Amino acid sequence: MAEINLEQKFQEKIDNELRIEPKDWMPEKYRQTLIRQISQHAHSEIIGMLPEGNWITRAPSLRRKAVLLAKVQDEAGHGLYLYSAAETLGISRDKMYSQLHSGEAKYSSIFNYPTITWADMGAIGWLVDGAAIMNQVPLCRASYGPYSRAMVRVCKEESFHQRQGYEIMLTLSKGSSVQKKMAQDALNRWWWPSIMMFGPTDDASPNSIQSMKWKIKRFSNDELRQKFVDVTVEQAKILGLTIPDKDLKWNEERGHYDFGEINWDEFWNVVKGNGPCNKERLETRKKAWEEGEWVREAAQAHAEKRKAKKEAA
Ligand code: FAQ
Repeated sequence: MAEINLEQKFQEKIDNELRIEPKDWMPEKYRQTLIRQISQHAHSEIIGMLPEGNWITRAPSLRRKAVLLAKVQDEAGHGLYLYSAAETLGISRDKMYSQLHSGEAKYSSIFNYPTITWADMGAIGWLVDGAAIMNQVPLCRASYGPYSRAMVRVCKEESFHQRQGYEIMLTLSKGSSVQKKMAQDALNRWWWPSIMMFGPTDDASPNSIQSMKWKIKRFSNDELRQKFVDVTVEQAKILGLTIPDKDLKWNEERGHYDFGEINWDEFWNVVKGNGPCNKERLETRKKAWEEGEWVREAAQAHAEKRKAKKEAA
């Protein structure tokens, strides 16, 4: 079948809300776009373990420690589902790891900020997981089958993550004046980076139009950012905390909150590798990879031995 015909049939399938599966014909650009987005997403989950991992040994109670530990382990799981989904498109896991370790691959800007107080665990759960859910629920309907199915499980776990973060913020904001101050300080530092997570504005997002046509993305970056601002402002009111944006106000005509100008220079600076923790995050990840080499070798040797035993039987 001529390429043009195949492409037409492929787009018809997408328009009819059918899923594209690994063995189906797909345009090379669709494959590459998915590899890019899914691998960046997987890397974000893996690097995203580091800012919170930093607090596991210092959680203020056994309950908080157990919950945080479970959350960080969930993030490892999300990374693994996503690497598996990307592998179905023909890229190897080793290649994705090497792209991450060399600094060639992107991961979410948000994980390049430091976690300096316990309240940051609350702010990450509430804001970062909250933003992640807003972006990821529509991905459960992404046109590529393995990605959309992985996202269903990821989203279930993310909603627990968001609630645990909000509960930390609620406890702190109803606590002593020092605790409330700590919660406000965390909100001040995480607010702007969280709304940057949705990516550049629609007019500066080179991938959005095509990704929306292919139904990888269902909403634009700005649409999702606005939805997030609208729900989060109400949640901040319940906490009695102030969002650090003097331009934030309800716009009756639009039926949405207006908000202030995002510092896009800061965003691109972080994306390019120059954020507060980019170097530290990559170094930590590379060290973990190197120190885990003996585990990978042992697992491989064990698998080979079992295979040989089975073949001999
Ligand atoms: N950081 O044309 P667009 C989580 C890049 S998981 C860094 O709009 P696109 C869970 C973008 O890659 C968080 N780079 O791109 C958790 C592109 O560069 P490229 C991650 C960014 O793909 C919680 C360029 O800018 N979530 O948080 C960012 O259509 C707590 C132009 O942008 C996902 O990955 C950014 N924030 O839309 C874990 C969700 N934004 O590749 C631990 C899946 C944009 O052309 C603790 N991904 N860029 O060189 C997506 O939905 C999309 O990829 C977007 C970007 C919306 C992120």
